[in-house]
Amino acid sequence: MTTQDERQNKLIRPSHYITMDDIIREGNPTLRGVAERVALPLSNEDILLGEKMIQFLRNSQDPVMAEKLELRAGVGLAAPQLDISKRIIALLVPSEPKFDEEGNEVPSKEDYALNTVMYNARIISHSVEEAAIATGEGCLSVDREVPGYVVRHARVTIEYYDKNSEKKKIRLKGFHSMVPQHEIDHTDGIMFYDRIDPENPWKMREGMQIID
Ligand code: NB4
Ligand code: NI
Repeated sequence: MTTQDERQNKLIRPSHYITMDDIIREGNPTLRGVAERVALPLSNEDILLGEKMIQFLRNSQDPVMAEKLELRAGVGLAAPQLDISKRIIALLVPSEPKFDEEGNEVPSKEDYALNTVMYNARIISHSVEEAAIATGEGCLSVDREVPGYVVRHARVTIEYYDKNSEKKKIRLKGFHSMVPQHEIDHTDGIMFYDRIDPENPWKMREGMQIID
Protein backbone atom coordinates (compact mmCIF):
# COMPACT_ATOMS: atom_id res chain seq x y z
CA MET A 1 0.00 0.00 0.00
CA THR A 2 1.27 3.42 -0.91
CA THR A 3 -0.42 6.57 0.22
CA GLN A 4 -0.91 9.67 -1.91
CA ASP A 5 1.67 11.56 0.19
CA GLU A 6 4.22 8.78 -0.40
CA ARG A 7 3.59 8.91 -4.16
CA GLN A 8 3.90 12.71 -4.16
CA ASN A 9 7.16 12.55 -2.17
CA LYS A 10 8.65 10.19 -4.79
CA LEU A 11 7.57 12.44 -7.65
CA ILE A 12 9.13 15.56 -6.10
CA ARG A 13 12.53 14.05 -5.26
CA PRO A 14 15.21 16.25 -6.91
CA SER A 15 16.54 13.32 -9.00
CA HIS A 16 13.12 12.27 -10.31
CA TYR A 17 11.90 13.10 -13.80
CA ILE A 18 8.21 12.47 -14.42
CA THR A 19 7.81 9.94 -17.26
CA MET A 20 4.92 8.07 -18.89
CA ASP A 21 5.33 5.39 -16.16
CA ASP A 22 4.12 7.93 -13.59
CA ILE A 23 0.96 8.68 -15.59
CA ILE A 24 -2.07 6.54 -14.82
CA ARG A 25 -4.35 5.37 -17.66
CA GLU A 26 -8.10 5.16 -18.18
CA GLY A 27 -9.60 2.47 -16.01
CA ASN A 28 -7.81 3.81 -12.93
CA PRO A 29 -10.59 5.18 -10.68
CA THR A 30 -8.54 8.26 -9.69
CA LEU A 31 -9.24 9.67 -13.17
CA ARG A 32 -12.98 9.56 -12.42
CA GLY A 33 -12.79 11.13 -8.95
CA VAL A 34 -13.30 14.77 -8.02
CA ALA A 35 -9.92 16.04 -6.79
CA GLU A 36 -9.48 17.93 -3.50
CA ARG A 37 -8.63 21.62 -3.35
CA VAL A 38 -5.09 22.27 -2.09
CA ALA A 39 -4.49 24.08 1.20
CA LEU A 40 -3.37 27.72 1.10
CA PRO A 41 -0.80 29.04 1.51
CA LEU A 42 0.69 26.26 -0.61
CA SER A 43 2.90 23.60 0.97
CA ASN A 44 6.41 23.15 -0.39
CA GLU A 45 5.34 19.69 -1.61
CA ASP A 46 2.55 21.15 -3.73
CA ILE A 47 4.82 23.90 -5.11
CA LEU A 48 7.46 21.29 -6.03
CA LEU A 49 4.90 19.02 -7.69
CA GLY A 50 3.79 21.93 -9.89
CA GLU A 51 7.42 22.55 -10.88
CA LYS A 52 7.89 18.86 -11.75
CA MET A 53 4.74 18.92 -13.88
CA ILE A 54 6.05 21.92 -15.86
CA GLN A 55 9.42 20.19 -16.22
CA PHE A 56 7.64 17.11 -17.64
CA LEU A 57 5.83 19.26 -20.22
CA ARG A 58 9.06 21.05 -21.20
CA ASN A 59 10.85 17.69 -21.62
CA SER A 60 7.91 16.28 -23.58
CA GLN A 61 8.23 19.14 -26.09
CA ASP A 62 12.03 18.81 -26.40
CA PRO A 63 12.86 16.29 -29.15
CA VAL A 64 16.06 15.09 -27.43
CA MET A 65 14.60 14.73 -23.93
CA ALA A 66 11.33 13.29 -25.24
CA GLU A 67 13.16 10.52 -27.08
CA LYS A 68 15.47 9.80 -24.15
CA LEU A 69 12.61 9.55 -21.65
CA GLU A 70 10.10 8.10 -24.21
CA LEU A 71 7.58 10.86 -23.58
CA ARG A 72 4.46 11.69 -25.57
CA ALA A 73 4.22 15.43 -26.25
CA GLY A 74 1.93 17.41 -23.99
CA VAL A 75 0.84 21.00 -23.48
CA GLY A 76 -1.00 20.34 -20.22
CA LEU A 77 -0.97 17.95 -17.26
CA ALA A 78 -3.25 17.51 -14.25
CA ALA A 79 -2.21 16.07 -10.87
CA PRO A 80 -4.88 13.30 -10.95
CA GLN A 81 -3.02 11.88 -13.98
CA LEU A 82 -0.14 11.24 -11.54
CA ASP A 83 -2.56 9.52 -9.16
CA ILE A 84 -2.50 12.64 -6.97
CA SER A 85 -6.12 13.64 -6.42
CA LYS A 86 -5.45 17.38 -5.99
CA ARG A 87 -6.60 20.43 -7.94
CA ILE A 88 -3.21 21.20 -9.49
CA ILE A 89 -2.80 21.72 -13.25
CA ALA A 90 0.19 22.71 -15.37
CA LEU A 91 -0.03 24.47 -18.74
CA LEU A 92 2.86 24.90 -21.19
CA VAL A 93 1.79 26.19 -24.59
CA PRO A 94 4.53 27.37 -26.99
CA SER A 95 4.06 30.73 -28.74
CA GLU A 96 3.19 30.77 -32.42
CA PRO A 97 6.44 30.46 -34.42
CA LYS A 98 7.50 33.88 -35.81
CA PHE A 99 8.70 34.54 -39.35
CA ASP A 100 10.91 37.31 -40.80
CA GLU A 101 10.38 39.26 -44.09
CA GLU A 102 11.84 36.37 -46.14
CA GLY A 103 9.51 33.90 -44.50
CA ASN A 104 12.21 32.22 -42.43
CA GLU A 105 11.32 31.09 -38.96
CA VAL A 106 12.89 33.28 -36.26
CA PRO A 107 14.18 30.89 -33.62
CA SER A 108 12.65 31.72 -30.25
CA LYS A 109 13.69 28.93 -27.93
CA GLU A 110 11.99 29.45 -24.58
CA ASP A 111 8.94 31.41 -25.64
CA TYR A 112 5.59 30.35 -24.25
CA ALA A 113 2.11 31.79 -24.66
CA LEU A 114 1.15 29.97 -21.46
CA ASN A 115 3.59 28.70 -18.82
CA THR A 116 1.70 28.37 -15.56
CA VAL A 117 0.85 26.10 -12.69
CA MET A 118 -2.69 26.75 -11.47
CA TYR A 119 -3.88 25.68 -8.03
CA ASN A 120 -7.61 25.34 -7.31
CA ALA A 121 -8.42 26.65 -10.80
CA ARG A 122 -12.08 27.22 -11.57
CA ILE A 123 -14.02 28.69 -14.46
CA ILE A 124 -15.86 31.70 -13.04
CA SER A 125 -17.49 32.70 -16.34
CA HIS A 126 -17.60 31.52 -19.92
CA SER A 127 -18.98 32.43 -23.33
CA VAL A 128 -22.22 31.01 -24.66
CA GLU A 129 -20.27 30.34 -27.86
CA GLU A 130 -18.65 26.90 -28.08
CA ALA A 131 -15.38 25.81 -29.67
CA ALA A 132 -13.47 22.66 -30.54
CA ILE A 133 -9.98 21.82 -31.78
CA ALA A 134 -10.22 20.90 -35.49
CA THR A 135 -8.32 17.62 -35.08
CA GLY A 136 -10.04 16.54 -31.90
CA GLU A 137 -8.03 15.88 -28.71
CA GLY A 138 -5.69 13.31 -27.27
CA CYS A 139 -4.86 12.58 -23.65
CA LEU A 140 -1.71 11.21 -22.04
CA SER A 141 -3.93 8.95 -19.92
CA VAL A 142 -5.67 7.48 -22.99
CA ASP A 143 -3.68 5.03 -25.15
CA ARG A 144 -6.05 5.08 -28.11
CA GLU A 145 -7.45 7.61 -30.50
CA VAL A 146 -10.95 8.84 -29.87
CA PRO A 147 -11.98 10.93 -32.90
CA GLY A 148 -14.49 13.78 -32.80
CA TYR A 149 -15.03 17.38 -31.81
CA VAL A 150 -14.54 17.90 -28.08
CA VAL A 151 -17.14 20.61 -27.44
CA ARG A 152 -15.88 23.26 -25.02
CA HIS A 153 -16.45 26.94 -24.17
CA ALA A 154 -14.92 29.34 -26.73
CA ARG A 155 -13.83 31.79 -23.99
CA VAL A 156 -13.32 31.32 -20.27
CA THR A 157 -12.39 33.42 -17.26
CA ILE A 158 -10.40 31.32 -14.80
CA GLU A 159 -9.67 32.13 -11.19
CA TYR A 160 -6.74 30.29 -9.60
CA TYR A 161 -3.87 30.57 -7.14
CA ASP A 162 -0.35 30.80 -8.53
CA LYS A 163 2.84 29.25 -7.10
CA ASN A 164 3.14 32.20 -4.69
CA SER A 165 -0.35 31.45 -3.31
CA GLU A 166 -1.59 34.67 -4.93
CA LYS A 167 -5.11 34.79 -6.35
CA LYS A 168 -5.17 35.43 -10.11
CA LYS A 169 -7.80 35.88 -12.77
CA ILE A 170 -7.14 35.26 -16.47
CA ARG A 171 -9.30 35.47 -19.62
CA LEU A 172 -8.45 32.99 -22.36
CA LYS A 173 -9.82 32.29 -25.82
CA GLY A 174 -9.10 29.99 -28.74
CA PHE A 175 -6.57 27.19 -28.28
CA HIS A 176 -5.30 28.80 -25.06
CA SER A 177 -8.68 28.27 -23.46
CA MET A 178 -8.95 24.62 -24.56
CA VAL A 179 -5.91 23.46 -22.57
CA PRO A 180 -7.02 24.58 -19.08
CA GLN A 181 -10.55 23.32 -19.81
CA HIS A 182 -9.13 19.85 -20.58
CA GLU A 183 -7.04 19.98 -17.37
CA ILE A 184 -9.78 21.35 -15.09
CA ASP A 185 -11.96 18.51 -16.42
CA HIS A 186 -9.35 16.03 -15.12
CA THR A 187 -9.69 17.53 -11.63
CA ASP A 188 -13.46 16.90 -11.92
CA GLY A 189 -13.15 13.32 -13.19
CA ILE A 190 -14.20 14.23 -16.74
CA MET A 191 -12.44 12.73 -19.79
CA PHE A 192 -12.27 14.54 -23.17
CA TYR A 193 -14.40 11.91 -24.89
CA ASP A 194 -17.27 12.63 -22.48
CA ARG A 195 -17.66 15.85 -24.51
CA ILE A 196 -17.78 14.15 -27.95
CA ASP A 197 -21.22 13.52 -29.45
CA PRO A 198 -21.44 9.69 -29.47
CA GLU A 199 -24.01 9.67 -32.30
CA ASN A 200 -22.07 11.92 -34.67
CA PRO A 201 -18.53 12.74 -33.42
CA TRP A 202 -17.80 15.33 -36.14
CA LYS A 203 -21.22 16.96 -36.08
CA MET A 204 -20.96 20.72 -36.53
CA ARG A 205 -22.95 22.57 -33.87
CA GLU A 206 -24.59 25.94 -34.54
CA GLY A 207 -22.02 28.72 -34.00
CA MET A 208 -19.24 26.38 -32.83
CA GLN A 209 -15.77 27.82 -33.45
CA ILE A 210 -13.29 25.37 -35.00
CA ILE A 211 -9.71 25.98 -33.81
CA ASP A 212 -6.83 24.92 -36.05
C1 NB4 B 1 -3.83 17.97 -23.28
C2 NB4 B 1 -4.34 18.76 -24.49
C3 NB4 B 1 -5.31 18.00 -25.35
C4 NB4 B 1 -6.17 19.05 -26.01
C5 NB4 B 1 -3.47 20.01 -28.79
C6 NB4 B 1 -2.15 19.36 -28.52
C7 NB4 B 1 -0.96 17.68 -27.47
C8 NB4 B 1 -1.91 17.04 -24.62
C9 NB4 B 1 -3.02 16.72 -23.63
C10 NB4 B 1 -6.08 20.29 -25.18
C11 NB4 B 1 -5.11 19.99 -24.08
C12 NB4 B 1 -2.30 16.18 -22.40
C13 NB4 B 1 -3.29 16.47 -20.21
C14 NB4 B 1 0.23 18.19 -28.01
C15 NB4 B 1 0.14 19.31 -28.83
C16 NB4 B 1 1.22 21.25 -29.95
C17 NB4 B 1 2.42 22.03 -29.51
C18 NB4 B 1 4.81 22.07 -29.33
C19 NB4 B 1 6.07 21.36 -29.60
C20 NB4 B 1 4.95 19.30 -29.44
C21 NB4 B 1 3.65 19.99 -29.17
C22 NB4 B 1 2.49 19.21 -29.67
F1 NB4 B 1 1.38 17.61 -27.74
N1 NB4 B 1 -2.13 18.28 -27.73
N2 NB4 B 1 -0.91 16.55 -26.66
N3 NB4 B 1 -1.87 16.30 -25.76
N4 NB4 B 1 -3.20 15.73 -21.38
N5 NB4 B 1 -1.06 19.89 -29.05
N6 NB4 B 1 1.25 19.90 -29.41
N7 NB4 B 1 3.66 21.32 -29.81
O1 NB4 B 1 -1.13 17.91 -24.37
O2 NB4 B 1 -3.70 14.50 -21.41
O3 NB4 B 1 -4.39 16.15 -19.45
O4 NB4 B 1 6.05 20.08 -28.96
NI1 NI C 1 -5.63 14.63 -20.48
